[in-house]
Amino acid sequence: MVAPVRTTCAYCGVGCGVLATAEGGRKVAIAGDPAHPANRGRLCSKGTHLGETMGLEGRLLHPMLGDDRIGWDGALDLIATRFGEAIAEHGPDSVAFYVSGQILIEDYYVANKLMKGFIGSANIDTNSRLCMSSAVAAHNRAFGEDAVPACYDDLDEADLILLVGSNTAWCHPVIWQRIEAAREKRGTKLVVIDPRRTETAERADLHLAIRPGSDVALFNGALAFARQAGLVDRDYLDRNVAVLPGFWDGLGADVAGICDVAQADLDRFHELIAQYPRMVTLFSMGVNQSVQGTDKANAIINLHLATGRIGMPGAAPFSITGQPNAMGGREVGGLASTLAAHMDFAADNVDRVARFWRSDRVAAKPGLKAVDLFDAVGDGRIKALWIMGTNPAVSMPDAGKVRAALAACPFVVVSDVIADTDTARFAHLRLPAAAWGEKDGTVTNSERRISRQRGFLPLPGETRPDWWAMAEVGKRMGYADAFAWPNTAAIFREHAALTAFENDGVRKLDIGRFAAIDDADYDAFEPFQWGGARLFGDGRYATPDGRARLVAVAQKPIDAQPMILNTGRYRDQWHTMTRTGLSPRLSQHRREPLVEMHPEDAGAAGLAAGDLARVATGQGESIFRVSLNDGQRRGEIFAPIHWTDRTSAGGRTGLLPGQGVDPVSGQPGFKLTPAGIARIAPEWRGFLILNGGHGIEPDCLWWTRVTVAGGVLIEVAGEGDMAAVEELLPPGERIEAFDAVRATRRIAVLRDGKLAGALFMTRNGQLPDRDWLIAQLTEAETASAPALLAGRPAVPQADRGPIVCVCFDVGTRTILTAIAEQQLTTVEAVGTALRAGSNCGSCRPAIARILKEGEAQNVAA
Ligand SMILES: Nc1nc2c(c(=O)[nH]1)N[C@H]1C(S)=C(S)[C@@H](COP(=O)(O)OP(=O)(O)OC[C@H]3O[C@@H](n4cnc5c(=O)[nH]c(N)nc54)[C@H](O)[C@@H]3O)O[C@H]1N2
Ligand SMILES: Nc1nc2c(c(=O)[nH]1)N[C@H]1C(S)=C(S)[C@@H](COP(=O)(O)OP(=O)(O)OC[C@H]3O[C@@H](n4cnc5c(=O)[nH]c(N)nc54)[C@H](O)[C@@H]3O)O[C@H]1N2
Ligand code: SF4
Ligand SMILES: [Mo]
Repeated sequence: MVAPVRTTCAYCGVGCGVLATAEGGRKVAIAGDPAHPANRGRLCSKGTHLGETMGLEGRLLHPMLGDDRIGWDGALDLIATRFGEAIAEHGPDSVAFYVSGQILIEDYYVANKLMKGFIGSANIDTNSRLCMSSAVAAHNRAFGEDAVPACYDDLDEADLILLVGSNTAWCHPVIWQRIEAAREKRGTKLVVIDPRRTETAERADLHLAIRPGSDVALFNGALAFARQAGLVDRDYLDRNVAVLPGFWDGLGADVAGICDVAQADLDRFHELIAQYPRMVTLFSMGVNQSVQGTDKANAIINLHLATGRIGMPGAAPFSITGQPNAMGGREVGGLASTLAAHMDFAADNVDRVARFWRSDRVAAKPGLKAVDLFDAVGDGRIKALWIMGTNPAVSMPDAGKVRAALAACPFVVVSDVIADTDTARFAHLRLPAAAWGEKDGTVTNSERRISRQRGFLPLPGETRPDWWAMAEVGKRMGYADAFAWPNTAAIFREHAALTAFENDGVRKLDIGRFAAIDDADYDAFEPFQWGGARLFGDGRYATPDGRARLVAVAQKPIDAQPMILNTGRYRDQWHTMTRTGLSPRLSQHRREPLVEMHPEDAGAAGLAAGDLARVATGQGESIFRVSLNDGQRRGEIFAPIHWTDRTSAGGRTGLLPGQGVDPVSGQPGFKLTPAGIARIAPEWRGFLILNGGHGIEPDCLWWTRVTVAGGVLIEVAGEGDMAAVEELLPPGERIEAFDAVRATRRIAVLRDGKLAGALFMTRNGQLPDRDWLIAQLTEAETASAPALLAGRPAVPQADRGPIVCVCFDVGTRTILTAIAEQQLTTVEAVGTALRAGSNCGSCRPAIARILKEGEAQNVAA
């Protein structure tokens, strides 16, 4: 038995410790690391099923120039040449890097050093611009440094937790489980501020379904209330905070009206704030991804500073990070707006970094932020672009415009682990990156805790870690000495040394103690929280006068729109699905992208559940299946970000949001786009189930694809001839049925007596449930021909309903039946009866909701 390797989860910013055991080939057993302070052994559904995503299918294994293989030497020389030529001819600002919070600290450090230190431009930005940059800007404005004051222990110690624009139960599930545990233990009150009634909101003591974009009004109102109620901590302000004259004027007018919430709910909110000084405000994308995101974050921080609720156990504003190394990227300085190691472009910083890097070319001014950067690619100012660990052709706002820019760029390099992504299709040169489990380095989580990612599998094909490729290019551009690290430990030491260099306590970020560790110490590195558990406990901030700032922010008017589009995440998918999309279990939770809307809005628009609808914005249009949800506010629809052109046609959300950005941070306002929605009635619709079939892209009006056990499920709809879809069925023994009245066609293909494919298409009839047919792909005993063509078993089985618990395959109907028959009243009881929710726990909020539903049904009955 091989010993497990201690590493950190590939996904979110919670930064859970994972025990990975290589079991031969690419087989890996995954467990939570009980010794890791971020999760103490817990993992959510995504972490739990990491093992299902370790296969090599779809991997990029060799450097590719167009469609042809090229050796690493040739590839690296080519980058050095093409970048070098652009720089020589058009200056350093004619090239750019666009990187990611999913590369490691060491990768990020090398990218930043190469671009800012030696190419001499700050044109390196990252997908963190789309994610964290408003929080970064707000921290800088309030604290003088981008530093998160809080830690996860604060969630255990708070009496009141405010979740603002965060679907924590789905996006930071292990933090959520911790919050739930604390509530159970000490009755912590929970307020959720989100226009949608998410599973997170359903569990709250108070849910404020505010008008989208109105958070500044809400928090200014809370501050006005705090002042009036005598909650402002005068001593704290006098000693530690600079307040400009006029700051208090005009706060808190017509909050209920602007936020569109009941006055009684607002009063309750204020009461809770008054009652519980130990208050943590956790915020994420509903705050940051707004054209007023920085102001929103400062409005939150203002409330904490003014009431002195910061720097103490259980009291802090807490911006949580999305990606596994979003925080680490900020620490090395990978955003175009910072230089390095929490230093900006002030002349003395530039000079200091230049001496540290021994370079006379260090960038002296900020570079282009993501949206501006791709605009500069589009209009020809940028001639060479290197994209690493991100899929901007999907994830940038107005992604159609980004695609046009990529298509026009003379030289695009894409480093990815996957061969065929929407972005890779625009690459001249593709570089095969080592993936999670193969590479080594460090990441920093939401609470400033640095942990190791450790490799436990050999590098497949010619894959190489990202840092190595960039260091090789640095050498080839003539900077051999500056890029000569033998391993990631050496890079980490240099990064640590830079954080401490001439610091003298000016910057909170100082991990100088690791500057001299040896390789063995680095290998044995234990999770370490820089700055200690909490920052600013002494009331001293990183500003020149040591005082924090209350930043005057005013709610911007919110234009009335008939309909607006909000976008976000599903519980079990990660971004553009390049990894989670490989897992059959994870795709059970949602099998296709849905547009969620309020039933009354749907009725008014002539839409019913299950219809296909076209969502159109100023940027483009996409097609989604309609899902009715009275947790949506009227006038607002929601769609997930995960599907791409590789997994759908017309199901892409990324092309819909506009380019509007926050003026301070440059972060796009992804959550609020004026949109129209209308029913479409394609001539036919249906689905295909295929054994294998990964990567198949049908040729029809609309399709979406997910991985299932044994193959894929593809939903389709189209006009005219269905032949193009039918041709995707594999060869084999065909059994078919045709119902002329409903124009329904059913085909099952058997190979060696096993189901190899099935096609169900109709013009005006019903389609069977997908789950039973999908199960036939892996069933040992093949069902009878009539059953296969009916799409259901000969002897009817209990309908499980949509799967809730992906660990144990438990569906909604099974849970409702058990609740009714066994009089179950708690999530624990459901777990004991059905196992549902008893493994990773990600579905516990959903089970809680079903319990409520069951209760309502029992009352009704
Ligand atoms: N399952 C899963 N988990 C993930 C990820 C993933 O892809 N999948 N990605 C990771 C990453 S990188 C990130 S950044 C995080 C994101 O984590 P979250 O921020 O929790 O997720 P989102 O779904 O983007 O948006 C959160 C909520 O903001 C709400 N919102 C929209 N507009 C407003 C507004 O004006 N005010 C307020 N108060 N709320 C609003 C939305 O309705 C939504 O429910 O998740 C991380 N974790
Ligand atoms: N409409 C809308 N758009 C959004 C958002 C939203 O809420 N709404 N959220 C935004 C946010 S917060 C984020 S963080 C972004 C995320 O958007 P992206 O960063 O574009 O999404 P990912 O799918 O995570 O892309 C990561 C890519 O890196 C590759 N990869 C994985 N590991 C490695 C590695 O080690 N090295 C290299 N070189 N490549 C690797 C993966 O295969 C994948 O192609 O989306 C943003 N876009
Ligand atoms: S909460 Fe889930 S996705 Fe996030 S780090 Fe932990 S296991 Fe990974
Ligand atoms: Mo993110």
